[in-house]
Amino acid sequence: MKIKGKTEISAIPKDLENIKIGIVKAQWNSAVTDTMLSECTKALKNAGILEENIISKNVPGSYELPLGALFIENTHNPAAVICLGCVIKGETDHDIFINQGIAQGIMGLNLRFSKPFVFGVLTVNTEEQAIARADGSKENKGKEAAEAALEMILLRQDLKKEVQGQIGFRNR
Ligand code: RBF
Repeated sequence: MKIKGKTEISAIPKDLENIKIGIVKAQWNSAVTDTMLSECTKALKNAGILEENIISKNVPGSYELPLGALFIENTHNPAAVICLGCVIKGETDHDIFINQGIAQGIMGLNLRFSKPFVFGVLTVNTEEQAIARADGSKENKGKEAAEAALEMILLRQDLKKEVQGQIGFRNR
């Protein structure tokens, strides 16, 4: 019995041809974030997102992810933005400050824009832990981030359909 992690994605949204998705990737630890990006993009395309509807941009480091995501939101109005980064613990506490900043920044965007801004950031103690989570052949958090974005888009679509035409329900 598998306990850790989430269940497999049960359904993916239909009619994805018109759905735009942003991806913002940190260039720090790019050996890791590059594989996350390729697995993320692959998963989106496999689900039916068109290549021209994937807006993929780089930022210097993970700390810049929330602002990079906000820039994409402001300019392209995507259905979701996926933030990909890898923060590796060092000798100092920099990772704590960076990770807290990103987590709060990304959560703020979710609630402000009422759409998914996905936390695809590895917060690891060692390079080995990072590589284990960004392996193209097995586990890859970039792929999982893509699935989370699709699942949240589906949830939003479903809820909207449920209340369509009903007086008194917000539909935005
Ligand atoms: N950015 C990352 O994405 N991953 C890291 O592991 C990482 N480590 C950093 C360590 C230190 C001491 C500093 C100052 C920055 C680090 N950054 C890292 C970069 C950070 O996210 C950001 O790009 C810079 O601080 C500029 O705002």
